[in-house]
Amino acid sequence: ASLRIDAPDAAAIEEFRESILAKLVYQVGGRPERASPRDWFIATALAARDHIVDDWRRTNDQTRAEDRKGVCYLSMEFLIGRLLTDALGNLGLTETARQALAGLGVDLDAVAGQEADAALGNGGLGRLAACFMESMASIGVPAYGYGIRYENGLFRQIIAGGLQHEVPEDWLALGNPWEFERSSLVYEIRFGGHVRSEVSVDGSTRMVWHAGEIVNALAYDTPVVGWRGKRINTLRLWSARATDPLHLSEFNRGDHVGAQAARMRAEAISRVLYPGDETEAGQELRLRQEYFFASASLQDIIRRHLSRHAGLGNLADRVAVQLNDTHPAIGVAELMRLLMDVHGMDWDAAWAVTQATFSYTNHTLLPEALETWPVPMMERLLPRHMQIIYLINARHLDTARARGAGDALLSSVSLIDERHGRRVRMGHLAFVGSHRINGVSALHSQLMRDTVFADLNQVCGDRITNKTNGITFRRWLHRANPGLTHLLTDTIGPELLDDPERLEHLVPLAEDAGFRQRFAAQRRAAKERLTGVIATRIGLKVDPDALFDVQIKRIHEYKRQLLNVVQTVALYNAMRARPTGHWIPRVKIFAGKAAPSYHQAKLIIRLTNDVAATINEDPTLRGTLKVAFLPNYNVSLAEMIIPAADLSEQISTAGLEASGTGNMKLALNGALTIGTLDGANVEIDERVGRDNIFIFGLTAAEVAERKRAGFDARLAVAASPELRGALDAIASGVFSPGEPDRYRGLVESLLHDDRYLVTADFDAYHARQRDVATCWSKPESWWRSAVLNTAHVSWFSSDRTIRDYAEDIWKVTPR
Ligand code: DL6
Repeated sequence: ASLRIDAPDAAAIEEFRESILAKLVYQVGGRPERASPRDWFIATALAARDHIVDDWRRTNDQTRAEDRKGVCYLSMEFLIGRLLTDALGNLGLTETARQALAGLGVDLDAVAGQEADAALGNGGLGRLAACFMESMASIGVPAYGYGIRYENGLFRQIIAGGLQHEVPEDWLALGNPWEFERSSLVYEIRFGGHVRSEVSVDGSTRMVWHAGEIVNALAYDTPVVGWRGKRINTLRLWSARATDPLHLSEFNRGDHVGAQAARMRAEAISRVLYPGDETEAGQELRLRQEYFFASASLQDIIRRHLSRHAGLGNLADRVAVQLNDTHPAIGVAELMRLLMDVHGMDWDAAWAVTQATFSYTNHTLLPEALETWPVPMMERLLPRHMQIIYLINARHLDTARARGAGDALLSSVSLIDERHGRRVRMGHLAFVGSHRINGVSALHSQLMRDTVFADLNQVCGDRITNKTNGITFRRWLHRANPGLTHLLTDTIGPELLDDPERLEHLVPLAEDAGFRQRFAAQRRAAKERLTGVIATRIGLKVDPDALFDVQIKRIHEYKRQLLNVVQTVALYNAMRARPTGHWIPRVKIFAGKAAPSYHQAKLIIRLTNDVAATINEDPTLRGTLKVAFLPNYNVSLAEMIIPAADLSEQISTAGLEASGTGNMKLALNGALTIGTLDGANVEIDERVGRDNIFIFGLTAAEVAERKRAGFDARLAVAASPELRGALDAIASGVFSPGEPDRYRGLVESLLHDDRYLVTADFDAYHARQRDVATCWSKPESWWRSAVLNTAHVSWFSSDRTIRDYAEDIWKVTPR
């Protein structure tokens, strides 16, 4: 469905239809009578693209003419998903396209469904980057997103026998109508070799890096359309190309594979998102990727700046470079190298420009996710950068010493970690090289100050600020849930589309039984659609009137899918013990991918599927409880699940989820949250009110205290018969009768080292789930809370987040 803001006239529809037909014939090379849905998709996307190109040029020309300051968002991930409905929606062309295609006997939704899901990211961090790009275009912030054009994005997940299998995701296989190859935008990226101090013609001494290998970075641009076409920004992704693709003499000597080895090595850089990093080769490839895109982006930023300015001294006045986590942090040393070695600036001037240009967002405090690189690998791959990092560190430690730091503090703030072999701490490099460092929720930013970055923040002067994440409402409400959006705009006016704060006008309507019913009816329709998806994808029949209890996110121990599964088993045990009890019908829906090498997470997927298989087949339950693990979670699947969710599971161990953004999407669509006081849940709780959310469990401070005191899971299990019953069932093979010991190790490890405090929070969670059931059985109170969730979460719009960044960090005025 499309929003009624698109009110096309007959001439516009006809023109669009002609344009689609022309694209089909002249660019796709097809014929209307034989065109496949895929052909129609390409033709429609190309027709839509024509509407974008003029505005794209106009936006760029205007920004250049006004010499406006812009933002460069450097991110290893952009989880953009499908673009056709996004672009049409933001241009107000959805209805035009729908009717144009209908006149040709083609359905727009079917056409849009042909688009591959661009999965150039893992999860939250990458999806945030996509929301930010859309918001920057929508509120008028000139911006470039810079990243890598991976040929294979995040793997496709197949579940077979309950196990996750990974298959390459080939999103470019059938062509990508959105991108423009910029064959004139190619930069040399150097690796290896050695550095020599050399005297140049003017008598000055310079460090000269004689690289051992050069790879080209070729730009591909994708337009990012803002709401109502206000701005069109650019997502510029780099593709790696060999400088010497074929060694012809080797080829002619018969070594057909060896002749292309250099090409394979070079092009591996942009081949896959997150290559496995258990081997040294894998780690090195990852570092090559990081340097590749950081260097290409900075060279491009400098080229663009010098096309309008005489020098680089004012770079930071014209551009703000945001480091999205530490992946592009090597950019700090690279900008220093470019400014000094290539553009002749002295150290102090270069350092002032670097610090004023960069800012850094941290997205996790999990120790295993804080990147460090072995010094020997850095020295081998990026010898000049290693020198620069040592020099940055020497000055940084001098400053710390001057401020009275002793040995312990010096070793904690040093850019080199000397404890685990010598490693470069990339978070420290990003921190020291940036003027502002931000966390992504109030709690997370506070924990940054109190824990991981406490010493650095003390030594560097308070640079940490908070910027709570947000989501774009265009994609996550208007497009994902047009039914609810229509209800909202019909009720509180179409101005809502431009001003999410108007959602607050819903508050009195929460008391209106008629409105609650209409709100519930929209959910019911979305649940029916999801019921169809569940049936098609996993062959499971579920009741759309049941409570849809949803946990959709990466599978990770700290996110505690295991807590949800164990509670499901406890519920199952209770239902079997009292089959005639009053049980509300519930469907537990899980979706998410585990990192290919994360064995414990993959075991949790298997357990979920085993538990599902047993419960779904058990006749004693008469269908009251169903468990669905939906394979291959991606943006498009999220768009189908979120409007249909009644309950949003946000149950991470407090202190470990930096923010979460699924929690915002689900609350915006009226799901009630069951969650811990973690990440942005804390701020959702503050806004929706304690009566409209199910909070449970230890707080971050209590978690820290329990860990300090030495938590013993066996005591928690001994004290909870329901937990014990659930764990016994899992450990004894109730859900894996063919292999009774399959989960014994999992349960044993929980008992001996429950580092995510699953057992500590179990009773509180189980009790809160009973409150959920009680509330669900009183529709009036459930739907009142649902309406109030939607009403109170406008603050989580990524437009608000971007305004905060623009004002406080980037010093850019949106317009
Ligand atoms: O900030 C976006 C997103 C947060 O909402 C999640 O809470 C957090 O887990 C996620 N972090 C990552 C991994 N970060 N690294 N490296 O995706 O960021």
